[in-house]
Amino acid sequence: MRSKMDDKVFYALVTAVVVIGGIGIGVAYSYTSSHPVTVQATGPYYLTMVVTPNNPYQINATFEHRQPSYFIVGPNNTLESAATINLPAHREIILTIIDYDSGPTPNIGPTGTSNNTTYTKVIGTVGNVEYVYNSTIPVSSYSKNTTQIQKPEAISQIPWYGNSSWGYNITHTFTILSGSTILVNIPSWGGSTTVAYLYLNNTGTYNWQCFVPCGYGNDGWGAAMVTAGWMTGTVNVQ
Ligand SMILES: [Cu+2]
Repeated sequence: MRSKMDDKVFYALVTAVVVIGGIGIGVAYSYTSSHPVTVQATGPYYLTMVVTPNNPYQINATFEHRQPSYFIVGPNNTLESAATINLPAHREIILTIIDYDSGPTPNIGPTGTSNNTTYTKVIGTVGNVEYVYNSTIPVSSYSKNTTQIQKPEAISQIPWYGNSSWGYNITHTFTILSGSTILVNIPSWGGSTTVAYLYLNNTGTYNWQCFVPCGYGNDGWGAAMVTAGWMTGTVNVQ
């Protein structure tokens, strides 16, 4: 396990990465402490998450440097662990996932060798869609009079990337499970920002998990994929 000093170094590194990335979207982050973000009493609940791709993860005496991790952007833009996520029941939740990871994958599902398209689909959101901001909306002209608007596109499934066997253009999912039942599945299009609107109708404690094998080992299911706060954790619906 990591020591406290290592934690500080680690979060400083992550904060630096996010700050550099955040310039592009006009947001600055700073890390103060790691604690579950409390839910305010009324109104829509905004949950903003960041995925950074190349975090160092200690395995025995060495670091695996290519482990992805979710983080929560907390109050005042603090960066918090995603190990425990508190969400309100019976209220609109506006979930934003800012994903700095990229690259397609052919393998999605419970094992690294399965190719389960379920997890490429948007499940449990309003309209069963998510809104993807990825700057790939084509413009008709590149003249100086044309402004390329970063317009969100509503999608119900992440598409296959390319004509060959490259894979789905998906880097991670944010999936909330009740036992083995999928309550919410929000696939992330690599390098994009995704916004989804959803309601959770039952209070309780659930697990969240990414189902793109993005972690350590031959099957991609080690390290980040099985470590709370990285690619898995707990959701408390209150
Ligand atoms: Cu993942």
